[in-house]
Amino acid sequence: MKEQLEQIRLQALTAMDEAKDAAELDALRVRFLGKKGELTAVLKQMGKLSAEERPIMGQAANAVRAALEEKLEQRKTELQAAALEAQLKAEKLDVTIPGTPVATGYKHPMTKALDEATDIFVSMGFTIVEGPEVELADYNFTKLNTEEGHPARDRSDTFYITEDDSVLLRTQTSPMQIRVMEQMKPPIRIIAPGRVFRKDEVDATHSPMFHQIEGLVVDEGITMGDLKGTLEMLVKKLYGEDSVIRLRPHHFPFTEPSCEVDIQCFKCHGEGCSTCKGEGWIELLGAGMVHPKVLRNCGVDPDEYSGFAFGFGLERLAMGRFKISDLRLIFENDIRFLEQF
Ligand code: 2NL
Repeated sequence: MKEQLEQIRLQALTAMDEAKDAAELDALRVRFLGKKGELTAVLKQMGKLSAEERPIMGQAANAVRAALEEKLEQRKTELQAAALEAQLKAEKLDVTIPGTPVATGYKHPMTKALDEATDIFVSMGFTIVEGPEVELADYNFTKLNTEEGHPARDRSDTFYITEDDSVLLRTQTSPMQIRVMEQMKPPIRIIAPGRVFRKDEVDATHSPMFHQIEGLVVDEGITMGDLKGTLEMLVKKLYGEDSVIRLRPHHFPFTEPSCEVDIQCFKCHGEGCSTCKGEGWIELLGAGMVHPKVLRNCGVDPDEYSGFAFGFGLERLAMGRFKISDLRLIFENDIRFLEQF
């Protein structure tokens, strides 16, 4: 029996030393120490022994059990450490390898032009307002002193939505300013950027959809001087401090007096070149003092208040700022074009 125990001890210790993983080790625990294990089988034979032999054998068997349990524990720790080591090796990560660059997008030139312009107006205390693109003819035309029958309302120029021509796609963002005047008391200082629509054929300078920024200031004692100062500030911030503008008399139904505003050619400084087509000046925008009839149409008393307004095309601004030669490039969204901004 003593030899049997010794054999179990040797066999078990060797096998445990050779076990390659936790599962193999556990199988050995069952094989040698389990209820139906080899050591248990030997212990079951103890009954056959004499009273003197029994405690000696018992002691020997317990010593074997203790040795096997100790070995089991030791190998378990070793195998766990080895498994962790192997895992760490397999999952090794070199944090010094350069990463895959993330491709960043670009702001569309129209977004850039809009951001630039709105930043300048916000710095002068203007609030940005936005409103519907589908408008009432009343807001787009009538309240702006453009009565029914006026040539600007012609069906060949405007996208009408309803058969009776009372609802349309706005041709300018002024209707938003009418809405503000109806709802707010002066002082009013707003800009209204957004999409506008006109029945134009597409070419290098025309599109049936384009963007406009209109501005409106209404308060006591507003004059043409405020208009000129505001636009001068805009132009100097957009095109540089040495920019020069001029006001030319013009006509709009909604302003009186009205003017067109030109910037002295930033390329030839008035000499005449290809950029300004020999003129020395480049047309920038239309403006004027808000017509008293328009103020009255919106519930503003023209004897108490006066105001100026202006409007310009954002595409034209972007084309000038970023040297874009053809309007269609702005809408085609060819990635090779957009990548340049
Ligand atoms: C242009 C330039 C302009 C306005 C827009 C305006 C708005 C209100 C009252 C008076 Cl609510 N005027 N806007 C004024 C002058 C010019 O746009 O070339 N338009 C055809």
